[in-house]
This record gives sequence, structure tokens and C-alpha cells, in this order.
Amino acid sequence: ATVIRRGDYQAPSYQVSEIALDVRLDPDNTEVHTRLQLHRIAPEPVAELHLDGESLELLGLQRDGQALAESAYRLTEGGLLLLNPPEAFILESRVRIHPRANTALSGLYHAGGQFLTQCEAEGFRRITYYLDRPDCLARFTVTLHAPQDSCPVLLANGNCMATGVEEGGWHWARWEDPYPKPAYLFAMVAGDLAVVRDRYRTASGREVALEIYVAERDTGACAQAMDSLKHAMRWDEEVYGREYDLNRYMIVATDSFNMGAMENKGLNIFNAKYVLASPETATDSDYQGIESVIAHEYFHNWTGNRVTLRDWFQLSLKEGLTVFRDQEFSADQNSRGVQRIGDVRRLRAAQFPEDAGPLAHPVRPDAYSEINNFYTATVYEKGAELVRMMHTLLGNVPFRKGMDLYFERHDGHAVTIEDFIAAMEDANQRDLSGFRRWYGQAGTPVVRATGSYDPARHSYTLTLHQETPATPGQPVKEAVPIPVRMALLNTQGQRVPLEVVGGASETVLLLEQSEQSWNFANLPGPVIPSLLRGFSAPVRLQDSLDDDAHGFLARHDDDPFNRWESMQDLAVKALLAAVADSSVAPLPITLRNAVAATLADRQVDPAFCAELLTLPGEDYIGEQMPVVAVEAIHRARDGMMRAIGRHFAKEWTGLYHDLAAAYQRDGLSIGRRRLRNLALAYLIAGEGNSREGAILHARQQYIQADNMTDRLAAFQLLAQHRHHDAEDVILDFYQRWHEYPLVIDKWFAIQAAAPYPKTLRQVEHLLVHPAFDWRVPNRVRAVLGAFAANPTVFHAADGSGYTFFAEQIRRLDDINPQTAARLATPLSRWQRYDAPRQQAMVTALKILAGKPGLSRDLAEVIQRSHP
Ligand code: B3K
Ligand code: ZN
Repeated sequence: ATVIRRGDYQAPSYQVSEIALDVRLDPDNTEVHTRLQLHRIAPEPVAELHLDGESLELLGLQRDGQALAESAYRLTEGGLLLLNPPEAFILESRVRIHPRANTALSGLYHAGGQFLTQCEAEGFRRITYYLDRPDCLARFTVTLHAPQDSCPVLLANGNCMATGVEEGGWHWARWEDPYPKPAYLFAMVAGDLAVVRDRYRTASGREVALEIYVAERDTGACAQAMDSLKHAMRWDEEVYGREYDLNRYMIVATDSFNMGAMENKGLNIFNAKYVLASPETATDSDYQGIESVIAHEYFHNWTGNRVTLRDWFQLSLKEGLTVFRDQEFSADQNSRGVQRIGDVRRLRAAQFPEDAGPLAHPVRPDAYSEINNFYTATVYEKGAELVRMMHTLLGNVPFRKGMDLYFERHDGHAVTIEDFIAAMEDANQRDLSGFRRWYGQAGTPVVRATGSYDPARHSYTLTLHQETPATPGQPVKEAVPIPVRMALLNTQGQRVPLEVVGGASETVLLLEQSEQSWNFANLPGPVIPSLLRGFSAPVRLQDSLDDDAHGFLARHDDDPFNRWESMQDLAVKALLAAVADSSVAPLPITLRNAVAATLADRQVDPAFCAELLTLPGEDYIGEQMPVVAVEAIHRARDGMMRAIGRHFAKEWTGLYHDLAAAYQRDGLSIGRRRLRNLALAYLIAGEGNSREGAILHARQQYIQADNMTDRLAAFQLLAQHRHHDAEDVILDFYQRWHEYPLVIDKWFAIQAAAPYPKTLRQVEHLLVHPAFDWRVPNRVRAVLGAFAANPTVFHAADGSGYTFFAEQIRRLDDINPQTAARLATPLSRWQRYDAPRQQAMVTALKILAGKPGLSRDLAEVIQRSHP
């Protein structure tokens, strides 16, 4: 397949000033009439001008009102070549496309009775011939025609300029977007949709109409989305001084969507999962997901839309930056410490493994064959960490100055990551050149810390060393700038003043070379270092502290992230010991004391307490081993759950009863639910009487819950445990919720995640369940995504999980290549397993590689996974 390289970038030779689309919508045969005003920007005439086009049936072409002679153009595999184009001209094309047959859900598609578009990254070329590249900015006008009864609502970007009716029960609407934009931000929607309306007054007093389009029966489930939108609009004004710039902000929810949501100018299209919520159908984490994705797409209006990308290698310029913005927004709305822990959990669960395997790539990649494969945890989450590090080093006000300069310089333009760094540097007269290496270099740096206290001198010396392991194509790595936020705690757990920074009790050290040392003098006595506070850099820290020190930090560190991290370290160490030797006690004394202290600490907020007491997942434990010991990890973690459940049965029972409360949506109530459900999980994991009692509680909770968080927690515990009436509960849940697709996705996922060998059979049944639909990505992800994340069943020793999985991906590739390629990535981690598993995983990859009609998406993932 063709490889696109970052170094090959060339500015376009022509620009489009205006594009007018006229679309007659029909599920089977939609006609698109396009009028482009093109003019040359290259200094010299060019021999040919390439317009992108894919799966288009060309019906007619005109230049300046005349049918285009056959000698003046050529159809190619990727589009249309205009030969010897004049300096400026109007090109009109007519094409036919087939929205119902478009199960790839890229371009214009028809699903669930609606017409929808998804143009990022390269979907617009599946609608019409065009310069489908982000550095081509044009003003769009769109006229939609559709039958009035099936499509009473007709939407596109910008402002609605006119509507009308026409013959045969059809009607039309014309939309104009005053802001020039790249085609990837184009959107149109038509269907029978209800609308929930609100208003927002911007800081400068402009009224904005807010509209959320959903199915009629879902209009009662939009409050969280609408509130989040208004909060996000206010936050961007307050924190970044950015206002919304159109009179209307529209959000459309659909069940058929390849990802979370899309920031199309003025017309976001959303996976319903990130719009719809009611206490009965959505969990607390669903609510939080809505808040963050609504905010993310809104924030793109400035970081992505007003300032857009020069080319797709710059993707993190909008995604990393916008994730950083949405994380900070959520931290301001909720608990900052708990938010940070969750963000780091996600980074470690998805990005660290990616960065350590064959799919590793820099935040700014160097080459791709299918850009959709680069919407990765590295581009998003690691990209956000890079922006966060610059923020940490500069500080709040200088960072904001840099952002202001970035917007001032680049509003309305298509720019690069380099432009972003330069704005940060120029606004603050700072040299951030080391960050260019962060963007260009893949792999997670390992930071080793050693320190010693000198009682004679009353000083502490800290030495930090960095090293980044090699990644594919990058054997040699350079040092990168690593901000290490730190403090020193005395034996009472208080921070001591640091003389080197004028007596402040916290500072940020900048580790730029491969090794550096710092000396802290005039200390009152021995100290314990608290390093990488708030996880100030995306690195693996080896702190060489012993269990006692971690136990101490787990109780006393005033940095919530580090306190949590110390608990995790204690647990990971104990788990690794139990993995290596199954006769080792599952709950060593230091960890037991730390758990006891946490349970006894009445000061700690319940959400944070739940984080502290949640054990690291099996994947994370496996990440810490040279070869993932699948079964032993599962046994060890189970054993530790059981031991903690049993040892603290009284405390868990107490919590379970004390934390019972009628449903409320505030942060404190959310934390209490979380902690209470964790208590229930520990009680069920324990043995003996308390376990029997807990199962009864779970049943009762499942039946009586007044909200989905509690109901689902109980359902999951009952459905995933070897338990006589699990099947009744599974049936009951389906009957209660079968009319709610988002809830049924949970039903599918929980079954596919059950840690028993029989789950494979169960998943086979789920794939032929009447409610399963290969064309709906949420449903496919619920089953196959959950299955591939099931540590013991996907990685069954006999390879059955891999074979089965490969067969399903093979099937999905014909329907939806983008989703197939993304789901297939767990197979890339084959090197992490023992020899028989390696062989089975590689065989699975080979089976896929040999598939006839393999998509470019999946081909690239396979090829990079096993070159
Ligand atoms: N920009 C979109 C992602 C598009 C993915 C295309 N394969 C959503 C987001 O990051 O906001
Ligand atoms: Zn985004």
C-alpha cells in the first residue's frame, strides 16, 4: 500500500474559495451536485490537478458551464485528474453515491432511518470530488433535498439561510457556513429527529441557540449533555478567553458511529453514548464521559476548527491539546486528584502498551498508509501529556500567554505542531526546543531515582537518570526534558521547606540530560522524597524506595496522585511476588496496614478512597512482567481480592450499610456509590458467611436499585461470578432493558468479559443473538472489544480465543474496516506472551493477512504488528 510521509508535504497548487453542494438524499441513490470555485496559488501553471474521490459514480463534469472534454480529465484510482487546468475556473460535478450500502460509516451513510456524515479524516472524498486535505479551507454552502415525511429535519454546518417545499412531498434547506473550513469538518444530517433547545449568552452578550437532536423518546435524556455544553462554553471563556462564534450550536446523537463524537463546525455528530443519560439507564461514569466528550468537541471549535491542521501528521496539534483542555475542564468540575488518577490509569492502560509494542509511533508520526489508524492513545493521551508538561514548566499565566499568541497568529489557518511550540516560546522568551524531541520520539522514558540523606550535612541528594527504550525504526533515543514535580516529607509526613527554591515546599526539577543530581541542604532531619507528583511526566518511574517508604507515602503524601501511586506500588509488588510463587501470602503486612489505615481514615473523600482501594488490573500487572503470566496473574489478583475481602469483612460490611442512600447526582454521592459498590465486590470476593450474605445483598441491590450505577454494579457481580442464578439475572436484565441500546451494550460487554473458559461459547451465542448487529460499532465493540480485553479468555492457553477473534475480525473487515482495524490491535502485543501464545497470535495475524479483499486499514495494522 502507498505510504504517506511527513517529509513529503507539499502545499496545494490550487485553492477552493467557495464550494456549493446540492444533495438529493435517497438511501440507495443519492445525487450530489458540486460547484467549486478554484484558483491557482502555485506560481507556475501545473500540468494536472488531482481531486480526491472514492466510491463515486461520476455522472457529469463541467468547467465554466461547458461539459468537460474527455481529453481534459482522467479518472484515477484515488480520484480525478484535471489536465492543464486554467488559472481560475468553476468546476461542476455530479456524482451518485449509496448511503445505505455504506457500512464503513465514513462519508455519507444511512443508518437507523437517518442520513449522517463522518468526514474526518478522509470521508469527504466519498461524497464528492474535492481537495480533501486539511490545508484546503473553503466557504461551504449546502442545499439538502429529502422527503418531508421521512426527513423533516435537514441540517448542515453554519446558518440556515432558506427552506422550501417542492414536488412529490419533498422539501429543501440551504445552509451556509461563514467560516472557511477544511472538508473534514463538513457535516450534514437528515432524518426524523426531535430537538431539545436551550440558549447561551456569551461573555460579550451574544445569544447562541443550543440544540440537541435525538429520537423523540430520548428528549428526556439530554440534560447532562446540555448542562455540560453550557459549562464548557463558560469555561473556555473564563480560562482561555474564547467565545463561540456562530449563532447556533447543534449536536446530533446516533447509535451508528465509528467513534465517540465529531467536532464538525456548528454541527457535532455524537455517538448516543456520549449524549443520552438518565439515572435509570446511565452510570455515574457514563455521566462523566458525556461531560468530557461534550466539552472536548466544544473545545475543538478553537483548537482544531478556527486553528486547524496543515496535514494529518499534525493530528496531535488538535487532539493532544484538546484532550489536555477537556481533562483540565473535568478537573475543575470534579475532583482534581481523582480526575488525574483516572487520566493516568487510561494512559497506562492504553498508551504505555502501545508505546512499548510494534505499533509504537511518535506523537507526531512520520509515515502512515491509513490515517484512521493514527487516532491513537499516543496521539491523544500522550499528546495531552506533552502539552501538560509545557504547562507545568511555564506555569498558568505564561501558558495562557502562549495560547493567546497561538490564536492571534494562526486563527483561520492550517498550521503545525512546530507553530504551537513556537508560540509558547515566543510569548514567553523561553526555549522549549526539547519538546520537539518529545513529539518526534516514540517510547516511554524510564526514570530511575536514587537518593540519600546525609545526617552529618543535613542534606539530601537526589539523582535522576533517564533512558528511553528503542522502538520500531528508532533504535537510538535522545534525552528529553522531563519535569519532575517533587517535595520532601519529614518523618511526620509534612513537606519541608526547600532552600534551593527559596523555602517553597514543592518544586519542579527539570531533568534534561541522561543523568542529573540535586542537593537539598539544611534539612531539619531525614526525609522521604515524593517524586513525580501529579504524574508530572509520562514516564515510568523507578523510585528505589522500599515497602516501608511506600507504606508511609500511602498514608501521608499530600499529593493525591502520589498517595494513590504508593498504594498501587505496594499492591503491584505483592502481586508480582504471588505470581512468582503461589505459596506467598496474598496480603503482606505493609499492604494490609495501608488498607487498614485507608479504611480508618474518615478524612478521605469516598471517591478517592475507592481509588486507593482498587487493585491494579490484570493488564497493568502483566505490563510489569517480562512475559505476561496470564493464569498466575489472574489467580494472584483473585487471591488478593479474597484476602482483602475476608480480612476486612467487618469494615466492608459497615461501609456497605453506612453508604446506602437515595440517588443523588452530586460528586459526593457519586463517590459514595463507588465506594459502596467496591465494598460489595470485596465482600463477594471474600469467603464464608459474609460472601453468602453479600450475594443476597447484590441480588437485592440489583432488584431495588433506583439508578443504573448500583444496578449494573450488582448485575456485573452476579453475572460474572460462578453463581447458580447468574443466568436468571442475565435474562432478567435483558428483559428490563431491551429497548435501550446503550444499556444492552453493557449487557453484552459484561458477559463477554466474564473470566471463565465457558465465556468463549457464550460469546459465540451473543454474536447470533437477535439484538446483535454487525453494522453497529457500539454493539460490535461491546462484544468483541470486551472479549479482547478479557485477560484469561482471549489469552486462553490453547489459542482458542485468538482463532475465534481473528475469524470475527475477518468478517467485520468487509463491513467496517476502520472498526475492524482498531479492534484488532490487541493481537499486536504477541511478543508479551509465552511461546505457544505467541505462535497462536501470529497465526491469527497471518490468517487475517491472507484475507481476500483485506482493507487498507486492517492491512496496515497487521503489517506493523508482525513485519
Ligand atoms: N476528531 C474526531 C475523531 C475522528 C476520528 C476519525 N477516524 C473526534 C475527536 O477527537 O474529537
Ligand atoms: Zn478530538
